[in-house]
Amino acid sequence: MSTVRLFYALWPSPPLAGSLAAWAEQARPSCGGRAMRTETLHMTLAFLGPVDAALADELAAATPEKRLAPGEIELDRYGVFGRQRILWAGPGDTPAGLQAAHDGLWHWLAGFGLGAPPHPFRPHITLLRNIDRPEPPADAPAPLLWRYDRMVLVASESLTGGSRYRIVAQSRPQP
Ligand code: 2AM
Repeated sequence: MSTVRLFYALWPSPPLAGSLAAWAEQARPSCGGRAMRTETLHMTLAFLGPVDAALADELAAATPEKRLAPGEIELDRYGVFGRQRILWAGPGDTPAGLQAAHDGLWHWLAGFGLGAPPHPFRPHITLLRNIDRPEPPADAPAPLLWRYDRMVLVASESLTGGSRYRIVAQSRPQP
């Protein structure tokens, strides 16, 4: 049985992604590492990992029926995941609406036999990988406000030198 590596994410508009790429460039002199391509920047809501192709089709068909309450995220800090050597951008505090979106998504996914991970939700956008220093830059740039109203289902293919992401479905904004 073939599998597809899937995740649900919030995808920034091109201008917001451009601002986040500028955050990455600002951090690179002190952090080192490799910047993510601007068009791949995203915030994962639920990482599903490899799922059977039949289930992947089922999720792609069902996702447009999944409603997401619109919300806002203030991106106001850099952080690092030291073990993974990642520099990320994210909210200092997880907004209640975003946590509810994450929890509601996993509740819905349980209906497809998928279980939420045991670790808490840490909303972040990976900016740099393989950083040299496990500390974020001292100063974060001016905060960015992210207004979202939909999420996307993404298939990730491993290629030499990185991953290729393909958006296979998106939720419908709440009326
Ligand atoms: P990362 O950027 O912190 O590595 C595609 O790989 C997306 O899924 C990325 O946003 C990645 O997060 C996330 N991801 C990969 N493996 C994961 C895991 N085991 N748990 C949660 N998210 C994961």
